[in-house]
Amino acid sequence: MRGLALALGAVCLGASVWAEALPASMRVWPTPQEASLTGGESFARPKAVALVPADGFDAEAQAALSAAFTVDAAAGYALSWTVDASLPKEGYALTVRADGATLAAADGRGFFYGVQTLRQLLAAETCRGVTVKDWPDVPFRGVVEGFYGQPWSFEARKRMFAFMGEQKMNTYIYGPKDDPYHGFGPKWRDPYPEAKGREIAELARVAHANKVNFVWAVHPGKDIHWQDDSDIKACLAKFELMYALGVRAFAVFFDDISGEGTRAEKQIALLNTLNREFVRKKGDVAPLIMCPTDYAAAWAKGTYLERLGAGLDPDIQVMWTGDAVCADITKGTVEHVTPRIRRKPFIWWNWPVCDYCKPHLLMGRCYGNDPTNGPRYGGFVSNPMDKPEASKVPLFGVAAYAWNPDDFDSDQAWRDSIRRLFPEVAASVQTLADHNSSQGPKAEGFNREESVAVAPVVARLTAALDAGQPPEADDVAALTREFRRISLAGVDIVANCQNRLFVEEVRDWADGMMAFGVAGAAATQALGGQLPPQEALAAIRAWRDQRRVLSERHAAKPFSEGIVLSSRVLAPYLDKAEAALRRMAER
Ligand code: LOG
Repeated sequence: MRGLALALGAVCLGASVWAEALPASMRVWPTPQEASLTGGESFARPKAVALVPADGFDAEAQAALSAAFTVDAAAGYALSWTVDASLPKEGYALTVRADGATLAAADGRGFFYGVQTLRQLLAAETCRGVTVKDWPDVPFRGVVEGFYGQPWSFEARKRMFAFMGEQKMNTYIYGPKDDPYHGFGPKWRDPYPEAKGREIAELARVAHANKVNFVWAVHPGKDIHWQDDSDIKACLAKFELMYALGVRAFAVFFDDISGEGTRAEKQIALLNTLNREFVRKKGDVAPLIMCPTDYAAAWAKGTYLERLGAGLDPDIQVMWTGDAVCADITKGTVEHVTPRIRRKPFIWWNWPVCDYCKPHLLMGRCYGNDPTNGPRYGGFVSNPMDKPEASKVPLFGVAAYAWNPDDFDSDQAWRDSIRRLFPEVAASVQTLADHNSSQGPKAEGFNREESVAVAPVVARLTAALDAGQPPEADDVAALTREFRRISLAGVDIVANCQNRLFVEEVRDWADGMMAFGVAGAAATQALGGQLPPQEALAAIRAWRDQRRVLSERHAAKPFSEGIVLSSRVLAPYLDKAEAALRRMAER
């Protein structure tokens, strides 16, 4: 949108320009498509808002407004709203002035998203006049709970839906591999036990209250037979049960299976039947989504995808993870799959999922996806960590990317997500995230960056070690400082972070940061000749002992393994430093 905004002239600043110009406290996420300062005096944040007209506003938008402001007909600051059918789906036009605001949208989501933007624009004590025109570049944006391991809790999911609504995500796909009633085994046919069914009903309700489609996925392919239509009937019956619980969006997954379930023609027959006999007939159900067996280019070698493309009803969405299971979503991978499936791919992005690298915490920035891909996607959802609160840092970036890929500022989104989610301990969570984002060697071609700021310092220090040279004093000082920051950050998060659910999730890593930071600082100082090597070796031993204790503690949780800290840059540095210090101590 940059070009258009610039063309509008000097008063109108392009989204990326205004995002820099406005104070961080007024910045809007996801970055709007078009926004400009309208000039005039700054004004004090209105605490109360009068809604005009008072009746008929979208119910969820009204609830969001009431959550952010006192809504009072007598308030001096009016929010005037009108329906404008010419605006794009889920889009809105918002003008904020000193004496009131106007909001126009074509649909309920547009009003809801307009209120989310208004809330952010008026978050600062001092406000400025702004006009915004905004819409999503990708129609379906959100989360697929599709990982192996401990599924998210009922409470965690409800909290997630509130977060998703605020971030303008509209799709949550329920597909935890370890829920047997979802499937990935024979139980997909069975109804949920009553208590679980009540939870699903409540989840669908809370999702809808946040303008999120609750998509319930079935995973039948590991245990399905095609000799008659009994399993098609079983699938229809299960969908009916879920519909009765309030579910209005559905998916069918065929990933990670072998044998009978993988047959394209049979999958097509099942999906088209579900589409024609259920989705279309109900009339109030969202388009059906399917995850194919060949969901990544790496093993889509035969004609399976082409057969899906030709055979599946055109209104069925088809998922795709990219060139590999975990991969950047490039222009190339989208152009590869689109003609084969004969529709825009619905991206299942396998980040920040950590089920294949459980000891790692993936708190890094969202990056690597093509900024021009927006119009090429049918949808874009992210498969997160088993840790819902920690996942919100990566997901904040995913939301911003999926809304407006060509204006997405990866680094800014990352830093702002941490400031907004953890305001009282932002610097410490940033330090945790700076040094815990890599998946380790298991990530192969998709290993995420880590410890970016100190990586060059570490590279110089290790080069000096290899060459048997004394390290530069500045490098020793800089890395010592960073290790101390790590120590203190862990303590600060555990002691002061108000989001105790987050602390619970990352506790074993945060506790480890104390001893890890002490060991790293001591090792660096000893390499710099400022500490006897024996003392540093004792600190490293203490860290290794503590890591063992924390790993055992962590592994005692269901589906968990041990913990690994800073695997990409700092942990290998510490190993190398330890070996060098041993040699020094022996001399
Ligand atoms: C699974 C998914 C898992 C992810 C990462 C898809 C479509 N399926 O290799 O459940 O969380 O990889 O380990 C997968 O990605 N298969």
